[in-house]
Amino acid sequence: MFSDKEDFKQSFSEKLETTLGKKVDSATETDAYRALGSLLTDEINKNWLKTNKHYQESKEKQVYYFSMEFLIGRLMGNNLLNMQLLNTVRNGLDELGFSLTELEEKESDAGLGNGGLGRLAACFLDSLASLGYAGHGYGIRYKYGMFDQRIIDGYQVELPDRWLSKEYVWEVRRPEEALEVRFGGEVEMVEEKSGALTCKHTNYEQVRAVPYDVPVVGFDNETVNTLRLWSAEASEDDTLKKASKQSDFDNFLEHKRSLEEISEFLYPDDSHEEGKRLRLKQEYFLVSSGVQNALDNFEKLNLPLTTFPDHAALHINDTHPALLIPELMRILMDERGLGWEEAWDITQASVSYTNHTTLSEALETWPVGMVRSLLPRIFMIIDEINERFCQTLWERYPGDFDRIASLAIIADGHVKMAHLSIVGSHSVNGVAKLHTDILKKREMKIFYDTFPERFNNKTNGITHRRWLMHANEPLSALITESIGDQWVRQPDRLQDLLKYKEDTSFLNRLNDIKQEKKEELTAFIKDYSNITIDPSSIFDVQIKRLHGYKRQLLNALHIMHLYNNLKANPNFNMTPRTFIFGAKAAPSYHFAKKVIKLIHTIASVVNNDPAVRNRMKVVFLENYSVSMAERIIPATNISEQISTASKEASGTGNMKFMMNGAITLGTMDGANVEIHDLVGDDHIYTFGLSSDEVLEYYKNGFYSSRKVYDEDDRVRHTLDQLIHYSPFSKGETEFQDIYDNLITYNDEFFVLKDFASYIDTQAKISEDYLDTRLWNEKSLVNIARSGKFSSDRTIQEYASEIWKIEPSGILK
Ligand code: 4GP
Repeated sequence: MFSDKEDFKQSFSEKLETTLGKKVDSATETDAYRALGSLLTDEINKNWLKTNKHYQESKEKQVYYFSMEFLIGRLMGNNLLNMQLLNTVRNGLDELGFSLTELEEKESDAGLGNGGLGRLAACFLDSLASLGYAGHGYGIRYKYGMFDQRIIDGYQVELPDRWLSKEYVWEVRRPEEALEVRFGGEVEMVEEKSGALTCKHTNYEQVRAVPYDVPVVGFDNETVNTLRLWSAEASEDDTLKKASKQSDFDNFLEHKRSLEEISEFLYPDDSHEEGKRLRLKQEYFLVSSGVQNALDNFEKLNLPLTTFPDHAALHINDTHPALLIPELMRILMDERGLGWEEAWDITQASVSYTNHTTLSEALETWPVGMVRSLLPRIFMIIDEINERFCQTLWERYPGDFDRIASLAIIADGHVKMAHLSIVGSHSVNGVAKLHTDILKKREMKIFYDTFPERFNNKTNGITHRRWLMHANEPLSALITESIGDQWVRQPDRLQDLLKYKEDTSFLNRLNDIKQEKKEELTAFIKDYSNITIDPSSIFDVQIKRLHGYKRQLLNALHIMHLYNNLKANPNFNMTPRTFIFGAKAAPSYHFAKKVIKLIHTIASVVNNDPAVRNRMKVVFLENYSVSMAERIIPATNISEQISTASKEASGTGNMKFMMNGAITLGTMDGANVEIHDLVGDDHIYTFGLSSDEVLEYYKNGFYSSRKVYDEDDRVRHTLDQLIHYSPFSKGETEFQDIYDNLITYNDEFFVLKDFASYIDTQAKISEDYLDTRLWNEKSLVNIARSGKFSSDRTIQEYASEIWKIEPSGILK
């Protein structure tokens, strides 16, 4: 590897010449990005080979993390950081006339995920490799990732995300390792001469699963794990060879298109699963290729099949890959000849499951008819799992029909994927303490009562390498200068910063860094959205998927309320604020899209009114993405985490903001509860109903949003502006649906109920912010206490408590 800057410049120039036939002075930024990618992959490949060889020889246990989503974002900067090359390369490029930041922008922002669940998977991969664990991802190489969001006249319009139209330097296509996945057809159990039953599957449709591997580079070690993304292709089968007329070719093309459709689109839906046949196909496609591959890897070790769970852990990221359970059973029985019991023991001992949401509409179920026709053998196995499970329940709870019916995997003509996941695995975890408690006490209580030993909590985390070291270099440098660099490997040591709590000069430097980041964001917003914002105002940020329960609407109503106050009383006391939003709404989620329109409407009223212009601004950043988050988070003062208590399983944005010194304004929901426990009342702003209160209201039905509306003038005045003539409605009915949602349909997410305490808390923030010293101290405490939320801690817990693995011997 290049040893210093001069060496790098030399290698880089050679690379440009040998791979692109260009001299440095004629190379474009894209050329430079490609050459740099190629130079780095040369290095990465050496360790990749070494890692794989080591895993093979040591026979150590491998973790396979199955996820329909990996929201990896850009890799260039992160790989350079993990390879400890950031400064050498940046300085070398500078001298050659390139800017590393500009080159990073040339990379597609791989958006193979919707939100939290997919980004968590990406953070986990980084931690696995950085801690030297043998852990890999299996996912789908969607041709189009999360849609490209355009805002036209305040409305969201979705365009396909053509991320592969730019060359993706990190992936390696491995056609020689392609596998076959079968759909449809008929299945028959045939009795062999020996009396054994074998499964005969005919008339199926066969799809080729071609792996594309992306290396996952560990931090300052030699581990390079693999993210294997499967792409669906048609096999050039006999049909084509026998083709003799045009229509045969046309049919083949049609057939090919229908097969390749499987890996075409990421379903742009989070928490709202559409019962689409294609989605079911995608799920099976992922698990079938992954399970076959994991078994192939294991078989190279020449060990008895019964030891599979000692050498492989198969983790399912939510229920989307739950078909892994019957698929593993199928292969073990039909292709490896094991009996049911043996296969079942292996399956249960290898599989573990994480739940990410309690929203009932997100709990996957599939119509029996669809599963049976698309996956006939898999359906037979699920049916048998269900039969046997119900039988054991019957023995345990004789006569308790209600209980058995509510635990069954197949009921009401549907296969319940969460039930299948719990029954077929040895561990079920929630993603924050509160969430796991809710699972145990409410949503999955009946399962918890049946299998208490399976349930456990693993509070989420984020990789501090991407979200602090890379996203906020000045802050990282200040931390290292003050407490040394041990925090890099042991993020808990960030606590050592607490000794600077009273140190004015340290607090001032912290303040300067925040200001520097705010100025950078101000320039970005000017450039990106052509909005001028005031970098000395409070940056109040809500960036996340748009969903009713996340309550962007509460934030929007508060802005309307402030605007009204300013208009009514020009001397109204408020610290200048910039409200920043970034959010995509699922294309079919009408309400969420209306909220986007409302935010844009508010922005246009507020930003164009000279009377309030210097006091507040509203910015909605189009096409929010991972790399955009990396710019926004370091510049944030207020982190809006205002979900209806009990609804946000954990949240991970809240952790990223905290680590960058933003103060949380949040409900006692998800991991906010743990943030509160760590920082104490003085360093977080909490408001609103508790989760117990919310759940109680849902149970007893005593909530009346109309009553709140009738009793609180502020609520009534603001809501009326949605439907009566106002600067926001302009006399149109655009926002009638939002009004109806809140009043006619009784405000499912308690926006109005929490409105008063939200605006009071916001007013307190406005005041507190003026005490710069106090504010910086809050910021410091948040950074210092954020170490717990490194995904390294989370992964260590998964490793020791669920997967039972140790760091691999190759850690340098
Ligand atoms: C999300 C949850 O909504 C979020 O609270 C959590 O932090 C994240 O998973 C990671 O655990 N769920 C999803 C989803 O993204 O698609 O269900």
